[in-house]
Amino acid sequence: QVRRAVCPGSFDPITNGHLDIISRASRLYDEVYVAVMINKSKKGLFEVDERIELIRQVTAEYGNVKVEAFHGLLVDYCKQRDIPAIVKGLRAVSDFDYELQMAQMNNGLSGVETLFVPTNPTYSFLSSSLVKEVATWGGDIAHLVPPLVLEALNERLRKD
Ligand code: COD
Repeated sequence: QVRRAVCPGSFDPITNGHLDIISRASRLYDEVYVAVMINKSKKGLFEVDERIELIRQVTAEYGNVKVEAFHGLLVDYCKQRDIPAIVKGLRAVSDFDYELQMAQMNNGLSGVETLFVPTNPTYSFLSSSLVKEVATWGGDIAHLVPPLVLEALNERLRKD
């Protein structure tokens, strides 16, 4: 029996915080699916296809990570792929309320389990939105995202 888990998110764009959780999940499971959940009401900085391409490249070295987009409920994605576990990072107590609600809702909907991995403290303040804001105003984010993402951010923000 292949052991599968999913790391879901918006990944707009992927940060070192996401990557830390994905790499740790990839050591615990045979196959890790990174699901870029499409939220039509939230226009991102990067198109979903661009986010996927960035994630594919920076997770290639792990060897057991697959990246896909999904439009719909996370529990339906899990059912389609036969995935029994969701792996999430917990940054601080502020994440806990909402993450607990989602975990309980998802478990109630389909029985899928959510496992929380404590964030590496180096990244406990890190989010995609803060990275975008700091980069927009020229702040140094080189230590917070993979080099490829830094390049993509600089290019995108220079263009706009
Ligand atoms: N350190 C460690 N982990 C981190 C960090 C960090 N610095 N930053 C983010 N993470 C982890 C967290 O586990 C986080 O949940 C995940 O990465 C994704 O983060 P984001 O910001 O890319 O994505 P979110 O928070 O927008 O993702 C929310 C989901 C898309 C997972 C959620 O809305 C969802 O499941 N939507 C699908 C629709 C659905 O099923 N809705 C019902 C839910 S009950």
